This record gives sequence, C-alpha cells and structure tokens, in this order.
Amino acid sequence: SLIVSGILIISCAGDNNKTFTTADINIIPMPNQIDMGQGSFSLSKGNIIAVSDASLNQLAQNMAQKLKELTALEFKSGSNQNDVGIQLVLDETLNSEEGYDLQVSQQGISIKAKSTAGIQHAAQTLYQLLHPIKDGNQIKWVVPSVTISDAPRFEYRGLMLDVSRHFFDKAFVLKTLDAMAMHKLNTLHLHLIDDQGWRIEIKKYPKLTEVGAWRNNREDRHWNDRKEATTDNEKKYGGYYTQEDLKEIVAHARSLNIEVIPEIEMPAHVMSAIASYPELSCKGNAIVVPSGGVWPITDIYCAGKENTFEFLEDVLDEVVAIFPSKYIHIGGDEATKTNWESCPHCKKRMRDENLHDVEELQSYFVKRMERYINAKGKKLIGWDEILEGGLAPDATVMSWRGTKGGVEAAKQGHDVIMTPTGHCYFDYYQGPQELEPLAIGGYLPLSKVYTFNPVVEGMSEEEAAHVLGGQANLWTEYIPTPSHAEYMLFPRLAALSEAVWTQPSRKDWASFSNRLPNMFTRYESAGLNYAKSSQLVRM
Ligand code: TNX
Repeated sequence: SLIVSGILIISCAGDNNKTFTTADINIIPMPNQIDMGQGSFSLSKGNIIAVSDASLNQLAQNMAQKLKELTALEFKSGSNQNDVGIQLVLDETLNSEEGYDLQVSQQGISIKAKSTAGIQHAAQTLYQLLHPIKDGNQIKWVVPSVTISDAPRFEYRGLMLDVSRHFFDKAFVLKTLDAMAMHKLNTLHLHLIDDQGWRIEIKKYPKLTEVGAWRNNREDRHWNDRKEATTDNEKKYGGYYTQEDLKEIVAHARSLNIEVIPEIEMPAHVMSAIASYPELSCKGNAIVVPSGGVWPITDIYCAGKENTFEFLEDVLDEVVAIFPSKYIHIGGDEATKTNWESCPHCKKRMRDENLHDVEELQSYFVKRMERYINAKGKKLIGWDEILEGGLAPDATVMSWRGTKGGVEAAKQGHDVIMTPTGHCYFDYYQGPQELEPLAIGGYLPLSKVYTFNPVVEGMSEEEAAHVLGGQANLWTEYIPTPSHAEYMLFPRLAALSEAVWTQPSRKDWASFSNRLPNMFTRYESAGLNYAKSSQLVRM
C-alpha cells in the first residue's frame, strides 16, 4: 500500500502538469483568441500581484480580495520579482480601449492592457480559468497555461434596471454592478423615474420623494386597474435613493469601469412627478402615484408651460452633479398626447413655434432638452419614439420597438443602442409559463437572447458603425424582489454578454451551453440567484 500511495503522490504531481485542453476553458463571454500552452501555473499563498503603475494598486488589492474569496489563498501586492504570481501591466501602445492580453505559463501570469478597464476584464477571465485540483485532502488552485488575446466587439454593453416599478435598494444595485463586471458589461442604465415611483432625491423639489416615491400597494395590478388609488395617509410602499446613495453607486461603478447613465423620463411615465407637483401637467389636477400599470399614459408633462422646462432644468442640474456619465437618457417613450391637443398652453406653443402636430411638439420638447443637456457637456439618449416629429440634432437613439427605429436613426447618421424587445426584454418569460413565476408576457428563452446581433442584416458599413452596442432591459412591473430580479437576469445576461462582446464568428450555442455550468458556479459563489429552468429550453 506504501507503493500505491507513492504512485498516488506521483500521479498528483503529474496532475499538476496536466495538459489542459480548450474543453477546460470555460470563459463567458468567449474571447477572440485562445491558444493553449503546456501545463499550468499553481497559485500559492504569498503570491505577489505586481503592478506596472501605481494607478493599478487599488485594482491589485481588489483582485487579491477576490482571489481570496475564490481560493482562500492570501495574495500580496508588491514588486518582489521572486514571488510574483500575477503581473499587471498598462501598455499604452495596445490598440483596443478595453481589450487585454493574458498569458499564463508555468512560471506565472501576465496581464497587459491599454486601460484599467482592460486589466479588469482580464481579471474576470482569470477568475473563470481557476481550476481546483484535489491534492490529497487539500485543494490546489491552478490556472491552465494559455495565451488569450481579447477585446470587445461593441463599446456599449449595457443593462437597464427599472427601479421605479419596484424599488431596489442601494445594496442590490451595488451587487448588480459586481455581477455586470463578471459579464464584462460597462454601462448601467438606471431607470429612475416612472409612473409608479420617483426614485432620485432632488433637493429643490422635496415632494418628488416625499410624495412621488410612495404608493399604497406593493403588488402590481393589471394594466388599467387603478381602483386601489391611494389616499395621502395610506402611502407606504416605495423608496428612493438619496443623492449620497447615488454617489456611492456611481463611485462603485467607476471602480469597476462601469458608467451609470441616469434616465430622467419625460414627457410621459412621470405620474409620480405629477402626483407630487400637479402644475406640471396640462390640466393641473391632483392625481395619485399608481401601483399598477397605466395605459394609455395621458397624464404627462405639459409642453406648453414654461414652468415644466424650468422644473426639468432644475432637476437636470442636480442630476449632472451626481452622474459624471457622458449621456443623460430622457426617456421619451409611450407618451399619449391627447391632453396636449386640448391644452391652451400647448396650442399656443405650437402656434408660436410653428409646429404642425403633437409629434412635432414632442420633438420640440426633446430638442429643447438636448440643448440644455449639451450645454452641460452631455449627450442625450432617448427611446426610439424621439424619432417621431424629427430627431434632435445630436441624439443617440435606444431602439426598443424592434430594431427599425435604430436602423432609421443610423441612416440619419445618429448613434444607436439596440435593445429590441424580441432579444433584450428580460421581463419576458424565459421558459414554459406553467413553470415560471408570473411575468409581463412574451417569451425570451436563453437561446434566443444568444442569437441577438445589434447590427441588423442589410445595414451598410457606415450605418453599422453607428451601432454602439446593445443592452438588456429589466422592467420590473412584475418583479418585486431582488432574488426575483436576479432570477430574470441570470443566466440570460451571460448570453447577452456574449452577444455584445464576442465576434460573431466566435459565437456558438453548443459551446456556450457547455461553458454555462462554470458560470453557474460563479453565480453561486457570488450569492446570485439564477434560473435553472432556462436550461430546459434549448434550440
Ligand atoms: C415598454 S420599453 C416600456 C416600459 C415597460 C415595458 C414592459 C419602453 C421604453 N417602455 O415602460 O415597462 O414595455 O415590457
């Protein structure tokens, strides 16, 4: 038996030098290029994470922390060349803004990138390469020798979170940012305002959160069922972020190289604001914050009164002081403009501005907001309805009603973000309805998300160049809790990530399915809920 255990020991040592194959590499999203090497690198206690530049120190510390969570090994940052396990190098000469080169040999791991974002993406890849190997009754952590060269296909890789229909607290948003980083996504679009709740503290207008952030019922009602209208003293369900909360969210996002784009809806989906300040609507009558869906949405901001614009400019002043993002999203979707048609202020505005219909009035509204936003050094994004009545000169269009609006905007020379319902609506069912929790409707299985291509067939090269990328949208009318939100997000976000990161020639559904269990392990270690049922639905 001594001999046997001797052999065992040798075979364990042999395992150390095990040659891994591409089948052992389970990275999502799939990198551009993977070349296998010989053997593996063994992580061990005291390994140093060395940096080429002091600006990487924080990142190195975060990596050490993450590696400790995953492997229980302690890492140090420093520069003692003898113990260097992982080397992080910023290299200006590299081409891709967010790309990276990751090289693992038996001697160590080297990561090179042009930006900290690239280093971070490489770190995520590295976490997915960690391989536990049984060594007697201990676990050894090795990383297969491999050379990976990678860069994203699109510069905009987003997730939209609707925190209005149900409020999700700061802790959930911070956790979601970490999950986004796992998927190499770089933009969180926060849908802060909708009929069912105003979620951002605005110091100049305290009623927005005193009144507009609360409603009397948690449960969603069916569309148009407004019977449960609140009276003032019954408001109890809701919540909002203080400006400090949002700054913390922005700071955490920034540490992950994620940009947070605030959406300040207008002119519709703002009943929460009108409930707080009724004078913002055409009629000026008192309304309540609805608990359920409202359709059609006729209580919208008045486009005639000057005080509407003063209000929105004041709000935007506070918004830009919180969010350093390049973009401000102004919504623009689903405005039923019947009140505008009969409003004396709106009629006067249309006469004065020589506008022919209410579509042109909305276009006037958006163009005016764009001038204000541009003057603040920001760019405007709106849902594809902003095409109607004429696009604002420098607007970026988020195409949700299919890709048509996006294609049209690109034809007009505007930038586009594709979020079509058919591929990007994570509030839709992901499996057979009888097995799934109540959802808004629709059907978007994992396999269909996987086929998402933000560039639409038939687009010219020039038009395609206007497609900045794609985004998953999580509308939350039927999603009241964080764990339900995670269930809707994962693993569909993994499929989305590959659709916006990976070159089409490198995408393969069978391969993705094989890599997915590794992602599930990561979800579990990150404490993320995810849908196992989506596995049932394969193409
Ligand atoms: C349409 S997408 C909406 C949202 C709803 C969503 C439900 C968009 C710009 N507007 O207000 O939540 O459908 O799927």
